[in-house]
Amino acid sequence: MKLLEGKKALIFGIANQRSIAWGIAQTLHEHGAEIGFSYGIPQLEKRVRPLADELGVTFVEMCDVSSDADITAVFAKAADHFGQIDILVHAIGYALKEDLEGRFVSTSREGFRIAMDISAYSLVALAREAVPLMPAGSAILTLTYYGAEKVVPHYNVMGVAKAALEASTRYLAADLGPQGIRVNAISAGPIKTLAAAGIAGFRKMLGYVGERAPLRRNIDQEEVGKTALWLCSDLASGVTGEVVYVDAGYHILGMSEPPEKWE
Ligand code: NAD
Ligand code: 0WE
Repeated sequence: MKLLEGKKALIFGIANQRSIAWGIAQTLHEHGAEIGFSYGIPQLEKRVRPLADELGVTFVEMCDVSSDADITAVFAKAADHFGQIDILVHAIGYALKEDLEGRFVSTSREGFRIAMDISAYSLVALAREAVPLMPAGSAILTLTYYGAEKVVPHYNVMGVAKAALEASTRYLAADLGPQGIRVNAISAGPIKTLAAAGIAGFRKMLGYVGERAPLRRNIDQEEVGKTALWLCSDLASGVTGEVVYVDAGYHILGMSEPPEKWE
């Protein structure tokens, strides 16, 4: 018997074949889950459809999470299509590009609002709509990054939004725990996805982290997928409100071993 046989999973945040959400979708599907996809902007449909077809996914819906109407509509459709939802995956983050380039102190009120709305509040909004469809034993999962707790150059307002997202994970876990719904986050190490492609110096950052992390490498979407499988399955039935690191151990370091070229 597969770990997720008979389970239904709704996954938000697929943009293309590099998306972390796609890595998670593949793993959940491999282990027997029936999947639904939601993507953020109309232009992504031509990227997302072929991926959906690969997994035999027929539920593919646009939803801009900054719109309450979009969120209500997508869950009405999901209720029709799936009846119930056992797994909700939130893999969405956005800040204005200018706010990931300048100094944090320059963040505008509007830039701060947008990053918080799309990257943190959206988890609360999606959870609220999903809960009426979720039986006891269901799981909610989001994606975060180390910049929530320590300063990472240029991550700026996204770090603040991820801190709010991690706190929201704990408050949702406390709220929904009595109903048997678990809420967790995966803190992934840097991966070259669409969201990372626009970041100046991202390749250098991958090199920096891969050289220093305890496992001396970076991580990939499949490794995030495997931890997502664990957190969303009965294997993690006693785990909620947690941030689980899939980062080759980078976050445990107080000071790293000097890379060979320093010695
Ligand atoms: P990605 O670009 O593939 O995914 C980000 C998704 O957010 C896209 O699908 C995009 O369409 C969606 N999105 C943005 N604004 C939206 C809106 N208003 N409504 C609906 N969807 C919207 O990149 P990714 O790296 O796979 O990012 C997925 C998650 O993983 C994000 O939360 C990101 O912060 C997190 N994360 C990424 C890394 C990394 O290094 N790539 C590391 C740790 C955590
Ligand atoms: O959460 C993220 C990326 C989030 C992101 C990326 C973009 C690029 C394009 C949010 N908004 C936008 N807006 C855009 O216009 N990551 C964890 C990946 C990431 O981004 C960084 C990182 C890492 C890691 C930015 C600076 C420093 C490190």
